[in-house]
Amino acid sequence: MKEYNVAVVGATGAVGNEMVDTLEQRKFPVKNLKLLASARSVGKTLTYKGEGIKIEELKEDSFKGIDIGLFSPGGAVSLKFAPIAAASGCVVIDNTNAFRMDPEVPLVVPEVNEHAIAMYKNKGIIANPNCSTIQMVVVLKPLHDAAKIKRVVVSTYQAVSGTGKKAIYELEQQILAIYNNKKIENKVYPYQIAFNVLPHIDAFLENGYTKEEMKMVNETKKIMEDNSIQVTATTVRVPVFYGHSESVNVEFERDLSPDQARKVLKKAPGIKVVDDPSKNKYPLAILAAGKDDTFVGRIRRDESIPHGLNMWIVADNIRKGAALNAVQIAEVLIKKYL
Ligand code: NAP
Ligand code: 3JN
Repeated sequence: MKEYNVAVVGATGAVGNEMVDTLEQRKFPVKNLKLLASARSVGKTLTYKGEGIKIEELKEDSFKGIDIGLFSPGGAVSLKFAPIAAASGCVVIDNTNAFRMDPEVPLVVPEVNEHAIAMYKNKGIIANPNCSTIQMVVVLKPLHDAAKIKRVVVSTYQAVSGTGKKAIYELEQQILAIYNNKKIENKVYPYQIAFNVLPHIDAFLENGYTKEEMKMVNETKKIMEDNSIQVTATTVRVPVFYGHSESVNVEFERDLSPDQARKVLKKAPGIKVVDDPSKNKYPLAILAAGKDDTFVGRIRRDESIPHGLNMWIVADNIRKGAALNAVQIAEVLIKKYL
């Protein structure tokens, strides 16, 4: 079996770390694994297949001989280094916002638009969508194929791990401070996140939405390849460590009953239907954490409109929302193109 030289860029981060674990768990055919981060991390090591691999500083010449680069070092760093990597023959799968809306760059969720990966040849870059978008479109696509979606109203309940390792630490420290009657410090978020809910993810824009909300609107249309789908989003940070939850209201062109929707979703890839209210069974962040599937439940009619359904969608934001989706893209890439 052919093996590939792989670089993980941003390897010391919440997403990069999960990428290394995912490559190992899925037995990706890695010849050599290079782990790149900032100068701050030189000297640290990460474990892959039981062996310590030293972190190297990301530099312009880091990509010689590298076939695939899994990037999550933040948008500004990707904007600079992804084209440098691509120019040296490395196919970049980028987890940041830097290239997602570039019309020449495919934005891919394999369960939804695997065929778009072929467009990697344009710039040598494939974009991984935002975590909140990924778990939503995995569920929307089969429903769209069944009854054509007109409009989506989504409210998210996003875990702190979406903000990276500093935010995981901040929630832990605030919980400890509260129990020990100590002063609470807010460094990552503008307000205390422990025992609180913040209707604010990423920067505010002139239209009153946040960037995170507009990512969900724009990325959904691009991945679903349908600009007619109307989407409106409210994105909210909650004091959960892993697993984003979403309340999703969908309006269809044609009727689709809750039973029909469950049937469609049970057959669709990457989805687990957990929907038995009589037994208190519904998707939960604590059950989705560490899992690969996207979980959907609470499927019921929206009784306020002719063809509408409400549902609750949960996935591990660092796994399916980032690292796993990127590795799945790499798996298709090597199977079909490299
Ligand atoms: P994180 O835990 O803060 O980690 C950031 C990573 O980037 C670290 O490895 C860091 O290295 C590295 N880095 C920062 N500046 C760098 C530089 N100048 N050169 C090289 N490496 C640099 O953040 P995270 O949660 O892993 O997220 C990282 C990025 O991934 C985010 O900014 C976002 O763009 C993307 N992301 C995407 C999704 C998604 O929805 N698909 C979800 C979460 C994050 P050091 O440890 O050396 O500082
Ligand atoms: O907040 C979350 O739950 C997801 C965060 C994603 C994120 C964080 C910082 C920068 C992104 C992203 O993936 O859109 C970015 C970015 O690349 O803009």
